[in-house]
Amino acid sequence: MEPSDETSNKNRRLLVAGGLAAAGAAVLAGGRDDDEEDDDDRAKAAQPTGGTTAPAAGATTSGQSTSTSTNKSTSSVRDDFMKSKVGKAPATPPFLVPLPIPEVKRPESGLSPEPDKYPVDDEAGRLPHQAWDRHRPRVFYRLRVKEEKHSFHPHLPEQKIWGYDGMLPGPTFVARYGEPVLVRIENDLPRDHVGFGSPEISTHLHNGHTPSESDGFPGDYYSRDKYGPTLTRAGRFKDHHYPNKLSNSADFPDTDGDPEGALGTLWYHDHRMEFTGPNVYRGLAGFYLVFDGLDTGDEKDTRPGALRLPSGVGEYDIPLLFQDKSFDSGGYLYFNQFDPEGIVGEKFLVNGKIQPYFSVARRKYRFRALNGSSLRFFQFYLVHEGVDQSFHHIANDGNLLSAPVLTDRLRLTPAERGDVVVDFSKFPLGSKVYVVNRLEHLDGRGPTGRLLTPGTQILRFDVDREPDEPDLSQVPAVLRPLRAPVVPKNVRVRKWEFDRENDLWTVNGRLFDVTKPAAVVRQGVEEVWELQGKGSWSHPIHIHFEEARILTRNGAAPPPHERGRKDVFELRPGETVRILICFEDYVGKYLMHCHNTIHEDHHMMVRFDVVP
Ligand SMILES: [Cu+2]
Repeated sequence: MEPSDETSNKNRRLLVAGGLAAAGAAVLAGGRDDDEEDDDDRAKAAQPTGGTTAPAAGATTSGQSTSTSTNKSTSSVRDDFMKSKVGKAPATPPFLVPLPIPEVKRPESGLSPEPDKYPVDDEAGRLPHQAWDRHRPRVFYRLRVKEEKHSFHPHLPEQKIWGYDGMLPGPTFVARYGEPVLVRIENDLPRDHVGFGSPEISTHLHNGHTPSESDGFPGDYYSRDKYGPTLTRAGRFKDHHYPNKLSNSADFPDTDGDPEGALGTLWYHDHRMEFTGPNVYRGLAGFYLVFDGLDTGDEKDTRPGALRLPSGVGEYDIPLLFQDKSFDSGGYLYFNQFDPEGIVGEKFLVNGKIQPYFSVARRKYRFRALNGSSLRFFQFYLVHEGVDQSFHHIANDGNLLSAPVLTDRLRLTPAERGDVVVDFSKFPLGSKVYVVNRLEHLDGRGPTGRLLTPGTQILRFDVDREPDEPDLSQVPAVLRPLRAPVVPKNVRVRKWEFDRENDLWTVNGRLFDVTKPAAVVRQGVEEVWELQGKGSWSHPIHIHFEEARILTRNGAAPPPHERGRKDVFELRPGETVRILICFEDYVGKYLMHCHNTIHEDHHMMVRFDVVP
């Protein structure tokens, strides 16, 4: 962009933002109570707090300068901005609170009204459950999406967040292959909501092999009185059917699907069109873990083939939701919905708490790290007494790698997951071991590529006890064997260019059209998709429904941790990633999009339809 275009481009960006403002929420600050005072302490540069290094100090400030240079057409945006108490957030000394472990979701004995293939009373108008007859649900859950009070840190005020069952993170679902599940997702968000975010929801099970009508398509959003363009009526709830079955039953009749595609670490989050960023930022994210005959979830399992990875969800198998967030001078959550470039949060949270600590025994733990940030990329290190420690990287995104990778770093783009096994038996009792982020990330453009020294300590492990019993868990040399990807002859190649044109986020030069597919893909037919990053921005590209194998990254073989099946593909400026992908078992509308939630809310998404 030429410098002389800067002002007019900003105005155009704000017109786009103004459109979003008209569509819904308008206020910037978060869950403050209505009766609380709103002083005028604002517009000071945000300063980093806690940790050991200054992270991303300029990010919030750049969001402010954009908003304050608004023209008349966006004056309501500016006025609301001026009301918010942006400025220096209160200091939040690290490691004051323990790491919360999200509770495991408990099933219901029955639901009323009884779920059915077709929408029932009070349910949003969806298509019939296409896998109902083959995979009738056997386990039933009721998930309430609602506003509740939450404490991010003892030095910040308790404040309202949006959470699944009112919690951040939401409860952890523990699922098994062969046990189809139905989750009734009730929308109890306040209908008179003011502030960022939108109280209609569409819940996506990220990486799930999910029938289209349960996938949480962005246009499938609902509340009691509103519904999105791809539903037929509003509803108090919507039933989501998760078959928990392997894909590609056609080619693998004996196992009813390809065992290679078994998933482990999934997460669920809101996907409401144009408001995914703020809705997830307000708290709508949780884990969904799946176990199978290899990854059985039992480290003492004596059955042949059982991997015996560290087990016990919440005990030695720990989900870790990493997020960055900003807070205003009053200590309330801050989000600028109207800056299409997004802001980088200056505080770091794990499972909803700013820089917590976690007491561990001297034994092995499995950690399921998820980057749940809007746009920040992380590169984590494990540090003990100033020395980087090695650990095993066992899964990338939802899939176990074919073999563990011994490494000293874990890089995660937004929405990417990494399962690692850390052996604390090598540290003496009383040790403090830190998860440190070193990747510099200053704005929405993407990480700078610089690694900061020493970095920011985000989570502290306190090695404070011997294990109660001998540690029988292991990291086997072979995890889930994977065939080498083979590209069929005469394969169809689709090219997807992710670009920024006239300050709009585009895919193949177009904005998202929720009602019409940009591509029609044949079920069960392998294709090569070529993802190309144009311009100077990084994009983590996510494909719904099926993961893919990376064939090449910029013409070369991908690094070891990217050689498994993946559903998020880091696309740096100018990069080309070729993937082999195939959509099996279900049909209907699906989505590919940038998982920088600011980019996706500004329409960097593609609808594709899978047809028989
Ligand atoms: Cu992007």
